Amino acid sequence: MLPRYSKIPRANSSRRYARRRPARELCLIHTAWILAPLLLLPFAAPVGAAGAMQASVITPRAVGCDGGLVHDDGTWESGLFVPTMVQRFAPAAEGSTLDSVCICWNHPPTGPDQIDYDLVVLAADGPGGEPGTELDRFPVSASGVSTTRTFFHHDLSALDVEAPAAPFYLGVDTNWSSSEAFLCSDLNGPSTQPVYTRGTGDWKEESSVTALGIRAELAGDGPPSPPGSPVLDNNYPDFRFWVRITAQQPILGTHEPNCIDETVCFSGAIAGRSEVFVRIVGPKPNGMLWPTMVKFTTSQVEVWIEQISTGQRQYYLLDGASPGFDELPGLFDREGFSP
Ligand SMILES: [Ca+2]
Repeated sequence: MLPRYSKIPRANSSRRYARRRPARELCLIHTAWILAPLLLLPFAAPVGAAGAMQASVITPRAVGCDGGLVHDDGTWESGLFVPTMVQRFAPAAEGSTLDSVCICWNHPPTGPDQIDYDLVVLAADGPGGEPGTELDRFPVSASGVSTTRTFFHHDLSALDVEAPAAPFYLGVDTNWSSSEAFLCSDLNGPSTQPVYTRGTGDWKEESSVTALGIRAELAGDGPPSPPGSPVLDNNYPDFRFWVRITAQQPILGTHEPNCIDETVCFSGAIAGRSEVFVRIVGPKPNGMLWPTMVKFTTSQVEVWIEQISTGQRQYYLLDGASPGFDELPGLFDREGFSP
């Protein structure tokens, strides 16, 4: 019996973004800025934490888009305000739509409860891959902003927004002349996607910020978005990984750093008992790196592998057990990645 596995082709990252929809009304063309200073609030201590010597870590009271594209580690060490702030995202699968965007804000004690801003989508076609061509812009509001860092969910599903099939930037353009609120900032998470800001001049990479509080949910016919934060492994520094084991309840694979040599190992329900094993071997005679994966669980397993330097991502589905099917399928992909 042939192994029953599926590989869903990756998006062609060289394909240029194309609009599916007619141009919508674009609004709020920002004309003049009062030069707003970059306000990076290190160690924004919670009320009552006076004297604390270490960074405060504040978990948002409500998590938004947590099943979608997430670059942060879920805890915030700082807040950032520059008029425009964006985070890079890997290319979406062709045919995907950008259904939701979640932005995490808080404001200083005297800040407004409602803030208005634009969500912006930019191509990564600027110099050196920085933000370039503006692809989309959506005016939105967030009500109930407080001193507590909180995600605000913006539902774009009715707009049928095509998600770019090449690396892109997603973020906020505020048109504020001063810091009405601060965008949650992760200073110690695993993200390798850069953060850029812009005031009145050129784009600036914020190298001290590993991720902004910007998340997205995609939908479409292509592979599902990888869930949660990626796994990095010293064996493969140019790659990041996600694993989801789907039984009755989906379980995100937990990285097990102590495992077999040259292998990225994941456990499921039982910590420490690795059940999914991923290697990237090669270059093989065809010049390609071959992702190779096996599993010890009878549940369906999904694996996402992304090459950081190119933004290319592969998605693999290893079938779960079913009546009459008593194999544990593995998979190797001869066309996985270019070295
Ligand atoms: Ca953090």
